[in-house]
Amino acid sequence: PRPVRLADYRPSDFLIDEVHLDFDLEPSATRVTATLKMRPNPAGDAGAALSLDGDELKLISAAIDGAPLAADELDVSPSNLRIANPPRGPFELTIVTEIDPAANTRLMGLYRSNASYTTQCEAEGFRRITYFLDRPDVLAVYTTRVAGPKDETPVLLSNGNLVEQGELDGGRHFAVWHDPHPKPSYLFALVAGDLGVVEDSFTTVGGRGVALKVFVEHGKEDRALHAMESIKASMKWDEEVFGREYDLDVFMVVAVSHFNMGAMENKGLNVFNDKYVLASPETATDGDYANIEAIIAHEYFHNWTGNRITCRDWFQLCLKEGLTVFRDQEFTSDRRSRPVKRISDVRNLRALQFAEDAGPLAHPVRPQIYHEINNFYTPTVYEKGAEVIRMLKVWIGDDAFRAGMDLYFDRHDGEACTIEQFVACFAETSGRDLTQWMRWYGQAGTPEVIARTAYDASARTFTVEATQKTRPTPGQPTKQPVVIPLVLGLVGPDGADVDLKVGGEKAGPVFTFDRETLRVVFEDVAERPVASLFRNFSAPVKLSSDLTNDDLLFLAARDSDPFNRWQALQTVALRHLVQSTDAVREGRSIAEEPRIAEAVGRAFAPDETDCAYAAQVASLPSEGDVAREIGENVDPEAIHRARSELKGRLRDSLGDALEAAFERLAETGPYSPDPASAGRRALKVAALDLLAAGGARTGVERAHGLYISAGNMTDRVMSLQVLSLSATPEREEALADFAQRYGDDPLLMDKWFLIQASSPLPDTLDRVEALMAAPTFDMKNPNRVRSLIGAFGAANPTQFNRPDGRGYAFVAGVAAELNTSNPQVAARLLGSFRTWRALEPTRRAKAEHALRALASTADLSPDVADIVRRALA
Ligand code: BAL
Ligand code: ZN
Repeated sequence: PRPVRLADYRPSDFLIDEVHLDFDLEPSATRVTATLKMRPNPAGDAGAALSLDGDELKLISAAIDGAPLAADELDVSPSNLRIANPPRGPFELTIVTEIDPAANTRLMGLYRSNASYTTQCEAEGFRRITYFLDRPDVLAVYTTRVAGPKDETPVLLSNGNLVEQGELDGGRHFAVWHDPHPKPSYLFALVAGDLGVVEDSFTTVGGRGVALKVFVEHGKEDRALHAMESIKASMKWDEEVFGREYDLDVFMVVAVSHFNMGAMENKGLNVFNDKYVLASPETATDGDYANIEAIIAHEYFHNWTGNRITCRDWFQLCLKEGLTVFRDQEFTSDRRSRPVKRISDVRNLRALQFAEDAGPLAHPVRPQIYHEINNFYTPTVYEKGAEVIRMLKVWIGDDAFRAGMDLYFDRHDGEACTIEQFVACFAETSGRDLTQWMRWYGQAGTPEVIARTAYDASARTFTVEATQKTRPTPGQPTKQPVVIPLVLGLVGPDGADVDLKVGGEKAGPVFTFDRETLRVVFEDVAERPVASLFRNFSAPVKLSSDLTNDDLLFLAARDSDPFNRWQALQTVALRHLVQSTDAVREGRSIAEEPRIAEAVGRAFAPDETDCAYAAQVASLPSEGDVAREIGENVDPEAIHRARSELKGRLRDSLGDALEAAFERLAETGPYSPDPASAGRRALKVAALDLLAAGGARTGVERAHGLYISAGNMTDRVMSLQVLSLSATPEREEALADFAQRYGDDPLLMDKWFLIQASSPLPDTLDRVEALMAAPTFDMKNPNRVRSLIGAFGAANPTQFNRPDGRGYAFVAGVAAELNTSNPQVAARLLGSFRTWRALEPTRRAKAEHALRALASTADLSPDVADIVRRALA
């Protein structure tokens, strides 16, 4: 397909004011009658033909104002319907199509999943239902009638409020839904099936009674209660924090087992991957509980940021996604631990987005060009998009930020907007010029900041000098400085923050760093302080500084900023791991750095009360972190050995403290997923992980003991994960036991697949290949594919990057297999190649070979072809 460019945006030549859809459900031949009230767009081309999007559609008939269109009045193909001379005033277009939901393995448009009908329309799935102006700036009011057999589809749902329902002949029935809020087609949804439901209600701040319904498979209703609680919490939080009230009489969530994404924010009818709805103490881990709460919130928050105000075109995707991720991060921070949430978000940002930004798939938060929009639901659009908003809040301050959000909601409600319109609101409320700010949206790549500090005792000054540079990325050879809000503190020898004074005035803590170099001279500094830079990770940059390990370990112990206390030790450990990796590659012995153990040991101290935070402190930088820090000529095996060595040393020096912590943190009462209890389990597992480092006997025995005695799924899964790291009889026994216990629960088998696929043991790929034949594996289910093949590619640095290249060939081969049946999932799998160019030459050549072999496959889907082409460019 031809590329789509932001610069080519033109308003639609026609508008659709009302859509009436009539679905007559049949598994392989569903009839869809769409009646569209249309008119020429005054902002469009007055004499234009009407060209409607389609995708694998079969047209039955078309009529304008009731008069059937003859064959010579339209030009039709499965992907387009063109009417050369439509009326030049308002008209009604009726289109009848026939679609095959049962054969729809791509899971876009209307498809069958376990005998239920479901839709997924974002980004361009609606055109697989009927011919349409399938673009987000065409907003219409929808009325949807769904008819189906009563026995198979007792539940018939669509967007908005239920306005009518009734019986039909032949054991069928129907329901009519009306959504009064104009919306783009990507927010359309239909669900029909035999589903169980959990019901509750919420009264909005303005007194509207809202019926809340969560639909799940029969028998799983008790697993929907946490999702329901999360809905209510989200509704309340959005009223309190953003002043946003819900706007329909009903809000529904449906869990489906076959779903390409995590979830989808269709107006009033959110459709979810069941993985992000279902939870019970017997089946879910602490991580599941937290994810469900966050994703329910994310989709609910889209009601205002995405649905009421939507995107003008798909280049503006971050307008809704970056903003909504920011909102869900804030929600979680308010409900759980703000520092722990920040740390885990930054870990995730670095692992995925920094990796993307440093490789061939780098693109700006707002891309300028795409070949396949499905491939732009990326960490850059989502997570970096959220960082840009967080930074804006830091830079202009909380009040101007809140006022800017209010202005955005007031001014643009009901519109399809651009980033410029969003940013203009904050320019207005802050009085700042945000022209340069827009570079965050247009310029790809992670800015690299180098900071130097100097203390002048005689002048009592402390100078911080920083430079910023962004490396070239595909299509962007030169970069401009961006506006970086640098939040900093100076920590005095007593651990207290020094008052910041610059030019005789009180200053900071936010400094505007918008040129290549920033130099700030702090005055009246009585003793040499240590600079705490980018507190709370105030900007998504890669920082190198001249802080010594002594400085960093001082910050790790004393900084008032919890993020930087965590970061300081991470930086020391990262430096050590980079040096150790060099040593491994050069056959030298690894240097001692006992102070890391000392600092990690504090996380396991008996008086530690914030266990979730301590667990973050005790978790070393990942192998991916080390690879990114090294940057080029990366040898994943050497990194793994260096990191394993450090874990072994921590085990040796902290053994008693780890044992004691493990005992102390044992479960005492019934399971509760609350953050404090989850934090204790996380710290216990961090201790266990170190105790079992290198397959140490006592650690393995403890892990096995915890596996057997586990009274909750977190302990069971995490102990299995620890066991999976070394080749022991306990590991085999526990894996077999898990399959035996949970073999009939697909979501639990996903955990079992993932644990095995991410093991660094050399037989992992053989196992993964064998597991693809397991009765519980299903190539048609995206969750299964992601748990087994996705995890192997994304969470197994040593085995995916096997020196023989088999890992690359395997993942590329599965992508080729899925290329036709589910191109979106196939393209996603290839994300594990995002860092291939940074590998050492042997592996790099093998990865390239696998990508080139895939590129030469016949009939590559646009999704796969786009990733392969960019990865190889
Ligand atoms: N809009 C796609 C799913 C999500 O980001 O909420
Ligand atoms: Zn979203």
